[in-house]
Amino acid sequence: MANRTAVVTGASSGIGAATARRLAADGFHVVCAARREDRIAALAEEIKGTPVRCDVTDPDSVNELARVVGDRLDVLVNNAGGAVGSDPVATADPEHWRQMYDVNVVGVLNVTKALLPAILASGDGIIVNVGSTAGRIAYEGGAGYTAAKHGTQVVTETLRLELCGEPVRVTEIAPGMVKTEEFTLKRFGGDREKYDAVYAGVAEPLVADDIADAIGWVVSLPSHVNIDELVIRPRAQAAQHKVHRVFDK
Ligand code: 8X3
Repeated sequence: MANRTAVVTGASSGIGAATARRLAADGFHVVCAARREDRIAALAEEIKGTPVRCDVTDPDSVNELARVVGDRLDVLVNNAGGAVGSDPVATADPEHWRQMYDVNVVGVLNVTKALLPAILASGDGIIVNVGSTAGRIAYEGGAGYTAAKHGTQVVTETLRLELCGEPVRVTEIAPGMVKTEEFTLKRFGGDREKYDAVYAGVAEPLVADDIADAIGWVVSLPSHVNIDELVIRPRAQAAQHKVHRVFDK
């Protein structure tokens, strides 16, 4: 696998950082893309990758990422995304919704457009979009995020149709409950109590490494094997509203 290159967006924390580490362990040179330069510089040093400051919502920033990547790329993991706010539709902030659409949908568009020529030039590429179980169901207080993640799901499906016949696989990884501090704290505006309530009594939520392992597996499969979508939940979460919680008496 020497000389094979991967780009991971949102690589500064959580699933993105874990995926960068996993792909590096699997032999890829990993381009770590995110907005926070100090974080990706440290990560890239650790895994002998390349840090690139990148805001996926900014086409100029994404063009700079494409310039650094050059004319050949094997793996693109569109991981940058996130939730902002948890208000019901009746009181939701449209600006939060715009931000979520921008990063979870338009961000995937920007990065995919910019890097697709390099992916195709590899002759055997794969694009992995990190979606969510929120892209499959609805839940109270989640409409802005679920709408955006349904968008991620549909864009992925569309891309697979449009690229059929080209030497590139297209996959969506759809995680359920993953314990990633930044994601959940950001969603709740830093409210630690709300954060704690999400995971309360759940002995083993998924962690970022679980999702990174799945991405590593999907990437490692033979070229003719395309995992269209992979929904991954912790055993304790049978469905969005069906979570097994155990509390001390
Ligand atoms: C995050 C999963 O369950 O919070 O993408 O919607 S959930």
